[in-house]
Amino acid sequence: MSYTEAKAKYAAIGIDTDAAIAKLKAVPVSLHCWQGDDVRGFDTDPNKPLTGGIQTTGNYPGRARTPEELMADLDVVMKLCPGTKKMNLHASYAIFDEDNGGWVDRDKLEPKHFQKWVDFCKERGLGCDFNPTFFSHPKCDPLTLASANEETRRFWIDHGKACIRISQYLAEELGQPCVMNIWTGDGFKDIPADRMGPRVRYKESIDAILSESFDFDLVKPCVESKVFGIGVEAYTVGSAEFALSYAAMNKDKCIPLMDNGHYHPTEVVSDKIPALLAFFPEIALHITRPIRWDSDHVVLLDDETKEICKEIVRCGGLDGRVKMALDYFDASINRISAWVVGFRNVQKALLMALLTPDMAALQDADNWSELMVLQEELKTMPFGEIWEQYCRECGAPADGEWFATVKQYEADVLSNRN
Ligand code: RNT
Ligand code: ZN
Repeated sequence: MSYTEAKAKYAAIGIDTDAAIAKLKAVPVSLHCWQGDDVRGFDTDPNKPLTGGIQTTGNYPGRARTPEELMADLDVVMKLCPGTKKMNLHASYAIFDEDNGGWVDRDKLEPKHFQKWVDFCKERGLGCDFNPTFFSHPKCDPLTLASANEETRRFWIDHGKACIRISQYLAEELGQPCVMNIWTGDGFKDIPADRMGPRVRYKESIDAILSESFDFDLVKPCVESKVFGIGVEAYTVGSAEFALSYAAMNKDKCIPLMDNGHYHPTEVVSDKIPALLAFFPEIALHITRPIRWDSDHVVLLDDETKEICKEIVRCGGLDGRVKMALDYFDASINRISAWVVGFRNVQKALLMALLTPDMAALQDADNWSELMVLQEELKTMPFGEIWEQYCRECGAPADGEWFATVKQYEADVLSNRN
């Protein structure tokens, strides 16, 4: 079947495929730099363990070890993915060199430590999101913003404030808003004696970070909740209720962020998207694939990814209300391939959603029989032809055409890293 034939099939159910393609092309999805090096970053010993309840598994050869390697890998990824990309950096990816005075600790980071990333983004026309890094660092005691130790807390508040200034710089330089996500792994392995104290301290610490001046049109601070992490199974300071309440009480300077790996296994973020959009002008998402827990597997084109994208589209989220970012890290397979599969799958799920007719009238008329028939029959529409056309128009390879490039890059470049 050709694109023209597929287009006619969609036209018959009231869908303009050209309009769907045009719409998707303009929507940024953030590409997380941390898939490329197993969340190690450049500011501390790369061989220390990850802390904060997150973990990568596997030791597939070829991870990026330097900014140059990571940027080269990102270029390959972006060439193999259709659609508008935005970079997503963690503070731990600061670049230190002789020109900018060398290494500083996280509380002393400055915009100049991200100038090379700004150059990278500018050359490629990308915006950039940002994340303070409250994990994998000697100053985690193991708590950070919720620590009972004043000095620890001060260090991490100063880190958060430095990150606000860096986010403002990224937004100003790149001419696109910067989503700045606050996530800490603060929590306890076993039953706490005091659940309230850490939460009150966490709240006050975020208040202190957000007291740093910034333009809320340019910098979008978020608070990301979590249910539990490895080694912190009994109690998480930044629970769902905590994070959502914080965002709700601070709507003038903060938005909620939902990571679909951070809820109990039968809860679904797809259902939470319209719930939050009924109250918040803007929300942010981390799109991942949890298996049994927050395992951060590569995003597949599975039912929940499709449902999340359906809700984003149906709720008008593509016009800026929903900030989308990928968040996963698999160290057991080729990392370029991991990045590309996940990014392409989110693009596919968004395109599918844009090719879905509005069926609300059937629901409102209580016509559940016809609604079921229509929803089921949509599953065998010729989506593949529209996807191919989208890739073609974006100058990206079609399915079946890109993995050879990854294999070649592995042979030429990745296999020389050890
Ligand atoms: C961890 C959170 C967090 C991190 C990144 C690296 O459970 O999902 O968003 O994955 O900040
Ligand atoms: Zn996340």
